[in-house]
Amino acid sequence: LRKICRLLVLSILMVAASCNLSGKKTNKEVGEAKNKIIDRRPNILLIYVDDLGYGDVSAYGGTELATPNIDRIAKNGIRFTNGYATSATCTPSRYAILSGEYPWRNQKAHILPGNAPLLFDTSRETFPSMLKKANYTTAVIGKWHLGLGGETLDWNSEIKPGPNEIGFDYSYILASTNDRVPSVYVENDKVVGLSPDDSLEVSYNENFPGEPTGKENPELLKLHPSHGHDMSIHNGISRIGYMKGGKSALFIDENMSDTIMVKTKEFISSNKNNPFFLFYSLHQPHVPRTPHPRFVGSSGMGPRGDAILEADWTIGQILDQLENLGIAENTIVVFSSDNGPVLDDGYQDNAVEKIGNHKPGGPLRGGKYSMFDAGTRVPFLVSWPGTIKASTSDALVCQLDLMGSFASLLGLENSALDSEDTLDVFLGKSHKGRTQLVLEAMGKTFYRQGDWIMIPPYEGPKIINKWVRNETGNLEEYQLFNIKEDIAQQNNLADKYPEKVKELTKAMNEVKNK
Ligand code: NG6
Ligand code: CA
Repeated sequence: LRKICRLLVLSILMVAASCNLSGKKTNKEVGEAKNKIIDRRPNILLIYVDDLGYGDVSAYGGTELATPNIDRIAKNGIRFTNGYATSATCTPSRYAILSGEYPWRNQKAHILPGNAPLLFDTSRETFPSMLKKANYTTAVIGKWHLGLGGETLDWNSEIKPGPNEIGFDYSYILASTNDRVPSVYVENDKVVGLSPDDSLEVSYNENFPGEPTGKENPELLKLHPSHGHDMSIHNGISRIGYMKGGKSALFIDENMSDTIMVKTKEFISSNKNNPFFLFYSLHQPHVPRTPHPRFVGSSGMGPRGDAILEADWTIGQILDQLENLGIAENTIVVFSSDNGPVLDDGYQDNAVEKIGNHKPGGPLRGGKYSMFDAGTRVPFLVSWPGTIKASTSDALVCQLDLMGSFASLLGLENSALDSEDTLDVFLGKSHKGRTQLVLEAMGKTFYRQGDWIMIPPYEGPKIINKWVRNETGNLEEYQLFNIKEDIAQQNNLADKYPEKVKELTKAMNEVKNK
């Protein structure tokens, strides 16, 4: 009997140990459960800045501006030194991320006016609509610049199709850029704060009778254009395009960063218990650079530097929020910029005069609009605290591949034409990135393969214009650079390696004709 009793007690203890009769989960079980959730559906936060250069971030070697919060992402994750936007301007780069398609395949994917129709074919899968298949709640908050509505658009009624028709559950956006009318936010399909008594009208052809413009009424301006940007005036700043009415809906530029941050925080709080994809799209340091007064003078570099520090601060607020909500370890943060840097992009804001020793493109040649490397090679960070080990990677990665890589993470089918699966590289498990990229600047394509960059012959000016002094990359003959040995693209090797030029031209055309 004693033997039977002992056996009984022993087996009860064993069962208790395996079932954990206390009701509490063991640490191991908690860890396993957590890993399961993390493995399957982490939140995805894409922090996307506008016109921030490779050298504008201290984690990328910038010494004149400190960006401690962006650096926090770098310290926790992977700092890619060969990370690319697909394009040297905004609209095409954003199109590539959301469609998974090279933007030069779409004839309309160029810098859009504020009244352009939606750039996407709503019947096709996009990055956000794909994530919805895995039950993600999706949002875009901030700059859009991908068109809205159909061929005609009445800003006073439903604005459709827009982000909500291509897979975003929630959107709170600037229709295009803050230098293009209309100066309003659009929440889902409605202009925010619009009064029915004061309709909003927009034109990119002609002014509305009696409305002041920057060209005719410079006395009304607090920020003067250097080139372009001399049409409708709002908040003492003249813009591209004409608008009339809608006064109650017009935004205050200086509050924009905070407005976007508050909406971002609200979205994160209300979705803390379910997987979300959030495209947090900051407008800094795009023109007009209008940091909130509390950041004015903070950089000593004028509004461009101040706007970068403002962006860095708001990013810190969002990272803090993730930590405070206890979801940082279940959130993949991707940080990048839509194109390279520019100083005078149309307003007299002292960006050139106050640049001092700062190098917005770091060691790279060119900048925004340029086929040289600083146009498209941008800061690119990926963090996933607790899962990704902090490191630096020189693998070739591109924003285009986020869709394909997240499809792979979530076990979804990747229907995108050009988006590759480089998940292992984004997670730091591999250093084998893309082998090649067909990049684009102002409608001109060029090619990177391995350490080679090949720019085909193009006619046109050598610099953008006398204000934007960035080099275009145009030359009537082939250019070939070994970017690893010659990061500043000073030695054109095309004459020395004609066979290489041929080989790369052929390979580039194969991608283009796919
Ligand atoms: C240019 C604008 C520039 C900027 C750019 C788009 C002029 C003279 N220049 O045409 O200020 O708005 O378009 O920038 O109008 S992007 O980052 O959104 O692509
Ligand atoms: Ca941009």
